Amino acid sequence: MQQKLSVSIFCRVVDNLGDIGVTWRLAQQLVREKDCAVRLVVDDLETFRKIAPEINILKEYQIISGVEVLLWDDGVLAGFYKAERGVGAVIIEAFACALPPFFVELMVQQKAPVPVWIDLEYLSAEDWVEDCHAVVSLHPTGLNKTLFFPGFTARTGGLFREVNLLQERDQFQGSVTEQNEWRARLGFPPVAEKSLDISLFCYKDAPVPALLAGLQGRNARIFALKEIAALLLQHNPGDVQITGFDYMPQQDFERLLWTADVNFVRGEDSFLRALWAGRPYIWQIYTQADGAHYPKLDAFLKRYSENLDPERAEVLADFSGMWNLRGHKTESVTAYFDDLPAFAAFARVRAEEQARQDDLATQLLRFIEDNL
Ligand code: TRH
Repeated sequence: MQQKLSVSIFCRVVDNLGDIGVTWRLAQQLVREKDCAVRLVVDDLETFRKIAPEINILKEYQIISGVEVLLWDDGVLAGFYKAERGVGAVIIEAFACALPPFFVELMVQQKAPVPVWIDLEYLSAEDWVEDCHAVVSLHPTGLNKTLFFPGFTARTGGLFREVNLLQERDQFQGSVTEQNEWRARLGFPPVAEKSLDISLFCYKDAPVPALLAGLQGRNARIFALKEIAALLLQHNPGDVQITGFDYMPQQDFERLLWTADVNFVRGEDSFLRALWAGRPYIWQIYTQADGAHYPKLDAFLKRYSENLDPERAEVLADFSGMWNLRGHKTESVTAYFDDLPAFAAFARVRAEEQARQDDLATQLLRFIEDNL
């Protein structure tokens, strides 16, 4: 019997949920769809548990959904990998999280196979990504390390998209019964024809008063994380209904995006999931020093709006600018919601269009096979 390809993914949780969100997604996809033996090494099980409640934070080693989860503690790691006398075929260092020197030394010692070392980077729609994707650098130890950039175009590593994602989405969106069963389980009100349902995942500095003002008189219902729901309640001038939720597993979060009419998302992972939901969405980007995040936001808007008519593209850009604290074009909120059916139709087509690209896991595996 052929041995499974062994892949270790290293993740340090720097901030929020993006790092673990992406690596957990990749780990599961490599197990389910690519039949790999995957170990996810992560330094923060408490954060991980927010999106995967099966995680036992007291266990240094556990198997969840077929993925070996190992606590990133140098002592624990050294014990494990030294006992195994090898590091496996593939090492994925997520977001340049810096592997421990003793581990790199083990990688150097392994000659058959020489491990494929990949630095998986953050998603960006900026043009420079094409020049950096798949670039190999020579590490001082003599090992090769390859940058792997997710992206929207043919010259990038593609986007995370599970093999049946869009079919599952279509089935869910096509069945009010399924949506209502899911909503009842999670504590959301049932689908109602005249309501405008909005999911809201944002940072605490998002200008929620402007959003609430633009939603007056629209039968809006907002579903937000409890900490944000509390903020909304302070600012709600009137008729917007607000439901708070606790962190939910990734599969449920996915369904939240599928069932809402409009999604507000933040960071790169939920932003991509909102694209696949095929529903209109507004993105709050993770803030970097000196406004370094704005070119990234512009690049995304440009890419997303390529085939959107210019007037609507401007409304979307203005609303996004407002939501990302770049200026106060609050009238764009009204313009956007007035024209929602057009944005909804566009979102659907945009997701289909993007899904023609090979997904990231498929491209990654192809790269690994070529380099083993
Ligand atoms: O949490 P984030 O703001 O993560 C951020 C960004 O990725 C940012 O760019 C990065 O530099 C910083 O972390 C360190 O947003 P993001 O990327 O959308 O990650 C959220 C993850 O959490 C995503 O996988 C969806 C998931 N999620 C759930 O599974 N359940 C939930 O209830 C919620 C709210 C989110």
